[in-house]
Amino acid sequence: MIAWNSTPVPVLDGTQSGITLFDTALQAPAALAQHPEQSLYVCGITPYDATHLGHASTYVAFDLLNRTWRDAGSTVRYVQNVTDVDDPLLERATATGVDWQDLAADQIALFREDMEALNVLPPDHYVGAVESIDLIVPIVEKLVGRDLAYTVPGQGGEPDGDVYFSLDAAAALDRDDAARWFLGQVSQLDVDTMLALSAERGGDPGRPSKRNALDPLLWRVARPGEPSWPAGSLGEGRPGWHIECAVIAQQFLPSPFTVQGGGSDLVFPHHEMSASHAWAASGTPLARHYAHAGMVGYDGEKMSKSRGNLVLVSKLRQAGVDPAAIRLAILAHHYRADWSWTDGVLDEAVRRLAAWRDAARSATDDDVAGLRDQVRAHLADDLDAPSALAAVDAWVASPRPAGTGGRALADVVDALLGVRL
Ligand code: 5CA
Ligand code: ZN
Repeated sequence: MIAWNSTPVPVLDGTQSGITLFDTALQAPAALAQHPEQSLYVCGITPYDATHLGHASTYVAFDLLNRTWRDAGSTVRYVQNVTDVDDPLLERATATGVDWQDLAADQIALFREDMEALNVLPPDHYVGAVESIDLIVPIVEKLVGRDLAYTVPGQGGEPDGDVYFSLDAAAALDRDDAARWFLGQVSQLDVDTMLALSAERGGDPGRPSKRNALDPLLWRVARPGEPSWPAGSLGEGRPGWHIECAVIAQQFLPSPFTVQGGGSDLVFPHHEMSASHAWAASGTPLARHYAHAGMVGYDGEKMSKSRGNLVLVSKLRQAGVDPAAIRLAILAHHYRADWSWTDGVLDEAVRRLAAWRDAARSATDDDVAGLRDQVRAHLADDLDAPSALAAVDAWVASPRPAGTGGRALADVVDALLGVRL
């Protein structure tokens, strides 16, 4: 798929170093190894209600990591998927009477526009599930061939042949202990919590005939009225969700790659299961680190279509809100915090943007050198954008001689925070 465009990122004097990022699998901050090449996979949208503020907030969070790495002199290989066939998309298409492919195409187009407006740097590879089916099928066949996956008989009108991944077989694989995947490695959760989350988030722990209630679906054989693709020995069908990301990541990034990212709703089962699949298929861990952004709600409630409280980036843009203000509103919250969108959050961002723009007209390179290093230090400390914003606020509010500078403040804020003044 085609991603979106970006404007060139200003290159700043000096350099970033020593980035720390909270790692979900460690439940602690991890010092990211310095390396000329870093690699990032961020789970992309399921294109049916894009792009709400929650999505935007997650992609802005990992855009900060991307910018921080680049500022440290690394190149960043960045991959993002699009779950362009899955139950929620098909259900929404059926419920609203639109073709599922049209729904996906419209939402992906909107998402691209929103990302570009928010100055989120595009991935190098933007990859759909549908276009990856030919890559996924042989991996699932390989897992079946090694008894790491198995078929389940149909029941209650369901057809025979859905393929499930065997978590117990994967965990029992005899390999180097350091690389070993085990259930809970990524999420650090107990089994009862996993069972509850699995039922809530697209799993089917109650399905009979599975070897382990938590075993996730790898391949869903064709049902009447559902899209399906030919798949060799698996029979016509479509891929499960977790194998999609495992295969796309391993196809386009090194194994292991540096950071697997997404919202905290993906810790379990999605990232746990993707890690299990990648490791079982290849013998290497999926990623070195797992990082998760907090959930964004609206006025204290979960943001969801069913509650009718989705705040869409495209709607705000249509209403004339400057996308740089939307980005600043997001950055005013630490990426790991759960927070709520309110009108007040946006008002404050609009005021801040105006003050920064005013100050940017006169700033010189010498003026902003100290501020630049403060912003760098805050971002290196687990992407602490709120502290970076406070540093810029303090600089903007401080008395200083009227300079004749120009782009110096704007370059710092654009390169590091992605905010265009
Ligand atoms: N296609 C899958 C990932 S492979 C998916 O979760 N799609 S999504 O459209 O539901 O979400 C897209 C991204 O936004 C994911 O990284 C998800 O974790 C994140 N996200 C979804 N809702 C929120 C929210 N309310 N707040 C913050 N991030 C969210
Ligand atoms: Zn994913």
